[in-house]
Amino acid sequence: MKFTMNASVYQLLKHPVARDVTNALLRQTNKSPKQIYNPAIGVMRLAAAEALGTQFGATGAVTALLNLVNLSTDILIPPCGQLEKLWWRDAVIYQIYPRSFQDTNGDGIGDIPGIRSRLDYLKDLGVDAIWLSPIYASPQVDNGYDVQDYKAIDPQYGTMADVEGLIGDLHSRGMKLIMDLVFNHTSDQHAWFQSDLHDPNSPYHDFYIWRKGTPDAPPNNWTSFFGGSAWKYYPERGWNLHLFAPEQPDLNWENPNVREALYEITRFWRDKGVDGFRLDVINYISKVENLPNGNTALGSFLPSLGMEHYFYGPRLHEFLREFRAKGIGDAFTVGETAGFGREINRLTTSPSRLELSQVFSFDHLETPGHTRYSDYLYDLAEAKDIFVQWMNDVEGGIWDALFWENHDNPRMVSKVSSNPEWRTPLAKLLNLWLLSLRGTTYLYQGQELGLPNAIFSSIEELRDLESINVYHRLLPTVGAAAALRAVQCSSRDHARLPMPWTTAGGFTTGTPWIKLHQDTESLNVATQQADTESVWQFTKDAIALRHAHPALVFGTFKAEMPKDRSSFCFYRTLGEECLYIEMNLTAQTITPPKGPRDAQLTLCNYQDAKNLLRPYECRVWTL
Ligand code: ISL
Ligand code: CA
Repeated sequence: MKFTMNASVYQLLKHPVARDVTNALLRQTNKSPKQIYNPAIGVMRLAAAEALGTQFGATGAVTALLNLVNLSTDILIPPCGQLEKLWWRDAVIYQIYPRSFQDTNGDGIGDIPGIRSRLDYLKDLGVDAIWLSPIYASPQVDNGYDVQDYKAIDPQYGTMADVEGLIGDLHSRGMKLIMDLVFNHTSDQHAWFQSDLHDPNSPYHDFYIWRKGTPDAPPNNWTSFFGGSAWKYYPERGWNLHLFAPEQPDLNWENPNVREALYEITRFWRDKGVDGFRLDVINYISKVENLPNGNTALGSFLPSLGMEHYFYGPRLHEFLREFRAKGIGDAFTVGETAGFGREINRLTTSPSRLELSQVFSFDHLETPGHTRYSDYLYDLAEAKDIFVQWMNDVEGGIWDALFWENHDNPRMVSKVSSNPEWRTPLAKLLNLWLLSLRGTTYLYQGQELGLPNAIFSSIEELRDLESINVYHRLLPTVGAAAALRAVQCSSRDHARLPMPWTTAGGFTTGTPWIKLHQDTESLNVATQQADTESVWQFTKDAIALRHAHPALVFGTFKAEMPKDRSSFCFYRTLGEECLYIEMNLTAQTITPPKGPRDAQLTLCNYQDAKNLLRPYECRVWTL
């Protein structure tokens, strides 16, 4: 059913995609849902809403939303019945950034033999599976997210034999491997691109997205996530689309030859024994036909102009179903899907849809009205609101990816508090949070140590092209200090400093590709393994608790005082098993909600639990 501008806001908001986009815009603008979800607005005709929007500078926003919704026709979710007990549902997955994990040949760059040397460390921690950021042949413009050959291992990380050995080592320990497939784009050094660009008779013709035109006018107003236009001009071929760096041309998924080539690569890795795949920006692969201009009003809230035309494109579900049927098979998949709300998550991961196993949603990573570049302290009460919603909305068999950190985001302890006094209890609370809820738990390397952000004293210390681009974009208008400040609060390099193994570092015998963390001497694995009160010890205990208590994974969820802003307390129940988790979300001592009376204290991030909750205190009780 196609909506017209004559439909009411209420009718439009019955569509799942309309709700997701509306909720995302309400979050970005820090507006209460009541401003939209109320009878006065509900009865309004879309044409009137459009006129109203124009008065608020949101010209064309309602039309853009209407077009997106009218393209989103694939919204049926067949009943999915009882959830299958699949390995990844109760797995604790550890993300490794290979470049920064362990170097073994002294070149200052982490490598696969280094990962193999640390598997007993990960097994001992309680990790069930590891997710590796890309290790394929790459010019390293975007640290491997610019792939030159999906079937070759970059020599700086090692050889294919190393990878086959790693897979064997993992499987012999009962652990699993998740590889990172970057299928929205390749490197411009990929053979496909070089052929498509230079050879008019190329077998890879139109593997990429080209538009004719003159060098002075890009085909549309889309911008790249890394700054500037999303188009690069090649005199012999025309304009080329790149949502990320110019060296990362987008693949043309409309071309069935592209899709078949990618499915074959997926089968190649499955045949090697890879157990699952993280799918880089997989929701961007379907673009709206004719690549229309982005709406500038929407663009002011989105990380890039034009995103409404590809974050959830018209053929996405079709491509994902085909990808699953012809490439993925029954392997696990977690899609990276910035921009997805709860409804689109459900449409993409409900088991009956036969698309992805789960997705990373990012709604919880910033609080309303903020982006990664905002200099602010994160309010855990906002995260509580989102997680309570997630836990209470499992319709369609959604299985959440529970994470705070990855290789693109700053360290969570530093987002919440800048006071080093609270780092230890807070880091333990944040890790317990992910280990006591329904979903799959993800820990990013160093999170088990409670690593805070780095301190960058000059732009020369940065390596991430996104951070460097942000700095140079801001420099002329705000000056060096403010530009560095913007990078300090948002840089992806916070998560990319070498893993601290010993007080001296232990990452490399050479010069590391990026500086060591300023707290390596105190915040390292060896020191924390010798300290029974360390974040590492607490995280290991919390992982063991999750493995010992299926209620923490599959149990029901019942929040105690769900609206309370200073605490997050909830019951997890499965059959006879019942645990109660209480957390103080503040740096003040609080009186917690009334919990269970006769319960046994099983885990606490402070010594000698009392009846009040100290700053960031968290406790697990077994009933
Ligand atoms: O959509 C965004 C708004 O937050 C961006 O976060 C974007 O989706 C995200 O940065 C995508 O990240 C992934 O793709 C990039 C790569 O640089 C990242 O490391 C990877 O995680 C391009 O491959
Ligand atoms: Ca190395």
